[in-house]
Amino acid sequence: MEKMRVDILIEHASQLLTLQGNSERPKMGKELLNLGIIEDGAVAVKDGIIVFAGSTADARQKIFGEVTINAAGKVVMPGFVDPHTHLVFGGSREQELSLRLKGASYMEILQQGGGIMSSVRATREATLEELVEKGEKSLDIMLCRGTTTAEAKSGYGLTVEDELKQLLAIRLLNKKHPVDLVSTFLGAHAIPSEYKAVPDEFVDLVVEEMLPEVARDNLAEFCDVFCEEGVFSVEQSRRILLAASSYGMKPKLHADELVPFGGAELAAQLAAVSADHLLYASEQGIKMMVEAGVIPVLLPGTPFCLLSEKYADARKMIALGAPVAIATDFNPGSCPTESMQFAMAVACYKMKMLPAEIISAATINAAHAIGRGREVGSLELGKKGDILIMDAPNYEYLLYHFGINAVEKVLKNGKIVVEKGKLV
Ligand code: IZC
Ligand code: ZN
Repeated sequence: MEKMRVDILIEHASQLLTLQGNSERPKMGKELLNLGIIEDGAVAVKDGIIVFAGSTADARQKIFGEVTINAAGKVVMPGFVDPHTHLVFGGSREQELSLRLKGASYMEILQQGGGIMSSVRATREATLEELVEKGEKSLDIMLCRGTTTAEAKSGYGLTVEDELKQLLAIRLLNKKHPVDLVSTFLGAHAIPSEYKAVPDEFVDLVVEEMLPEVARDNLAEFCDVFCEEGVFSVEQSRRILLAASSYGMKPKLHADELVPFGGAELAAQLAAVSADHLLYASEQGIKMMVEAGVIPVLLPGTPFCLLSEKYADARKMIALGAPVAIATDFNPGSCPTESMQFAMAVACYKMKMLPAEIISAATINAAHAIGRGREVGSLELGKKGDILIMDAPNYEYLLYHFGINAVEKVLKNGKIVVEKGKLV
């Protein structure tokens, strides 16, 4: 039998985590524990696409690799998908950390004109080129730590012009950088000070002026709203997301992050693709989300950064059959880290998710949370060759040995882009 020639064959993985079988819908309940592990596994890519995933013995019979990589003693798995980031922004907010350490809350800082509004000022001042340059640095950090696809939101412009500038930066970064980006319009991220007295007029601006422009230039696949007490009400959020749907932008929601607010219920009613945060989501709200097929995206790095001991109740969500996903929430205020491995460690140590559940949540379920479940998130025939070789003998070790970067190599679209944890 003639062997199939491939560009790269990775063989002898101590564990190949295929995550196979969930390209059509995310994993739920006990399914999260099944990583589709192949011991002494092999995976091959040709023209950027996965053309084989199986045992090394089988690969040796069927495959000839132009390049062969020996992954003995290593875990080989799909690239991480980060389904919630605020990637593009100006400035930074390190002074808020000290304020919080001295007792100020996230909302107090925002209400005093800091927080999101501080990033809005810096983002408005930045040029498109500056935003791209800064975003590129963050994408390099992501890629070195194993993120191969990420969602990226606007939301630090809050004027038509500045929201478009952020979305354009995301578009340019997607063209320029190996990490694939999925863009989300978050014009309703805060009420700018100009509209404090007339918040509904800002909602009018979002619906009547921002959304049509974003849609015209096809700048966002999703629309998100910060639905929270003191920010956007449930009714304002509904209005914005329904308007976005009429332009073909699929709904997402920042829901029940700081107080119980009915965000989970709204996400279910709108059949949103995801509802994110959910620390204070009601049990009823979670049940409605499960029923409506809304993916809970959990962001455990955020309460960690906000010095809170209140985390989303991942154990209850999994018990109720929810298809949980994990993201970083990378942003300049409440979670300034690009590292999925960090978010995963906190999911383990603070939300008590099991290592296998965490890996499902950070790959295939995260892919579904941004509508990419058919393209990425697992090592299966026809999917993108987005592959990590991790310096760990088994998948549990990835959560056990925390606070380091376990990534040895990253393949993006079948090309080696990271070696020994560094960009090539
Ligand atoms: O800049 O504080 N929660 N939005 C909603 C954020 C956190 C990002 C920020
Ligand atoms: Zn967020």
